[in-house]
Amino acid sequence: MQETGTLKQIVIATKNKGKIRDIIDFYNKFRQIKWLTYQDFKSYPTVREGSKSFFENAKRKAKIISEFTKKTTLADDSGLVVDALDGAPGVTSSRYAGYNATDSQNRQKLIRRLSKIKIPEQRTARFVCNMILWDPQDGMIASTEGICEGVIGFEEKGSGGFGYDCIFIPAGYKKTMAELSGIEKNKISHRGRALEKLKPFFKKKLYLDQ
Ligand code: ITT
Repeated sequence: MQETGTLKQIVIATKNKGKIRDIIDFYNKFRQIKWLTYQDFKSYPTVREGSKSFFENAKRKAKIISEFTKKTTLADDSGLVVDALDGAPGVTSSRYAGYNATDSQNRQKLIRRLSKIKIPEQRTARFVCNMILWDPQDGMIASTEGICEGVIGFEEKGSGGFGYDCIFIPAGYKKTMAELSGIEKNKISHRGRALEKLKPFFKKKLYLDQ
């Protein structure tokens, strides 16, 4: 493990700024970690995600970025699984409306696809997140999954978060994920749950106090 003074350097293997914010906010008490992102490296590989599983995609991102940076790396593959659409958009969530689609175009496509389903209880969905922690010497040191159940709303609401947050209403809530604060989102989200399960690995393997 590379160190700066007493800080452990860990690369977050994503170019998605929403994910980076969620992860750094969640672990803000881990003062011994210095998080690095693609912006800290001059050149940085683009990782193609070809697999049908969140786990395999996360593993691929973690391995490639860890081998490239030679540092411990945390990768996240996530997406939205909608029951009435046989699990779509799933692993293709970021490119549901096409390879260069914006988050807004992806959301509008999803709302259109669900337009005939008028009963909220039939619009069930879940966010899924697979996290992999990868060490350049030891390979995969941890793998966790987090799931957040909910339903897809009929229109966009809220301005927080990113991606599908403004059309996803978590189970037990009347608000969308985008109407929650960052702290509230991290407590119940798929990513927050996967990160919570990773805490013991950080404490043990990286010798953190918190
Ligand atoms: P990286 O591959 O660089 O990590 P990405 O955005 O392409 O970035 P994914 O392939 O894992 O990452 O796609 C995840 C997509 O799922 C993301 O673009 C959002 O559209 C959606 N998503 C994941 N987590 C989300 C969250 O917390 N809130 C809203 N949408 C989310």
